[in-house]
Amino acid sequence: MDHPHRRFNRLSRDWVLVSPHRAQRPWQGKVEPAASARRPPHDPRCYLCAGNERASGERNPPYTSTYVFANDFAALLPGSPHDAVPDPLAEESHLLLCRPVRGECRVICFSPRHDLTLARMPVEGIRVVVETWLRESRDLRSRFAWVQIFENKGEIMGCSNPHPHGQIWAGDFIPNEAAKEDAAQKRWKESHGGVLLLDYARTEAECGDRVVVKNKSWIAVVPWWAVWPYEILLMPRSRHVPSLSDLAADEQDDLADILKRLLTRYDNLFETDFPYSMGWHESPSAAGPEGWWQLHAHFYPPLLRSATVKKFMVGYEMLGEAQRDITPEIAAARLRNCSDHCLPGAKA
Ligand code: H2U
Ligand code: ZN
Repeated sequence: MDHPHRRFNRLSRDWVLVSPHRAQRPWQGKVEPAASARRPPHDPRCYLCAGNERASGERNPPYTSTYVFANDFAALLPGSPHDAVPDPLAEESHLLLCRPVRGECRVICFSPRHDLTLARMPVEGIRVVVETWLRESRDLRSRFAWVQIFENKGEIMGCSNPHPHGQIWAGDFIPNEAAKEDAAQKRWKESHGGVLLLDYARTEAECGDRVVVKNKSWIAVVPWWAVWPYEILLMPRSRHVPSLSDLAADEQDDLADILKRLLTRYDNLFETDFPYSMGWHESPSAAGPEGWWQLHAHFYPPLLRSATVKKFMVGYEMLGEAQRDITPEIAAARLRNCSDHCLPGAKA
């Protein structure tokens, strides 16, 4: 597949333009600054470190494992859904349509260690993060239609603080990406009878070309329809699992294991703390266990060629459709060829 072609994203039902011949074009454009120097285990100026005061004036406890708090600058607020917006603007027929929203936002500190990342945490520590995701999701899903667990990692991704942390935004509405994926998975179930991402995981495991790492319960692939150069789709591979709270204990162990191995490969690819936005897509709360939704995580890393050259989503991508140069198969092979042990020279 050396010629330009389009691939179909079964999950979002978008197309992506693939132009493999273009991978060698010269680069004289923007070069990102190299990752900053090593950090101390505790930074007295960090809002997220244990025992420190946050921007709100509240003080973090001397936490020793993961720590969750209500976001001091939440994008979604509790309160009456009818407070904010005058009724006429919620009318479907209105040209300037508007809807009230209600929600809750939390921050998860993965570890008290300011100098670590999820990738550099021990597997046991990652296992605690998995449990925290599960617990928080279970709590918020009992009250909200969609719970978005995510991590922005690295300055390049707009992360405001290098302390290892993620976020949760829970709201009383289904956001765009979730709505597209729900419709696509439902459609697949209706026309093929199976769970789309379970069928997909099996197809990828059999083929192998796009597999980066797998274990008994999980598979991580650069998906057939990847847009970002080193994008990853992480899915349970052996059974239908709608949400994090449906994971058995051994599947949670396996998740911590595969996260460690995947994220270490990411760091080793360009020998840097690999930036990305990642997040979990769980079944919308209303859908039952017999549904079509399969739990999965997306990883969207911005880097293209090195620690300092990123992919831009501009021009044709903004106006037409997403486009990529290196094929998902080449990206997966490069990640497969990286070690999943910390390299001797790495900042572990
Ligand atoms: P990001 O680095 O992905 O922006 O996440 C940090 C979040 O932490 C951000 O949403 C919150 C910000 O609102 N925060 C607090 O709630 N309190 C603070 O004192 C600092 C940052
Ligand atoms: Zn810190």
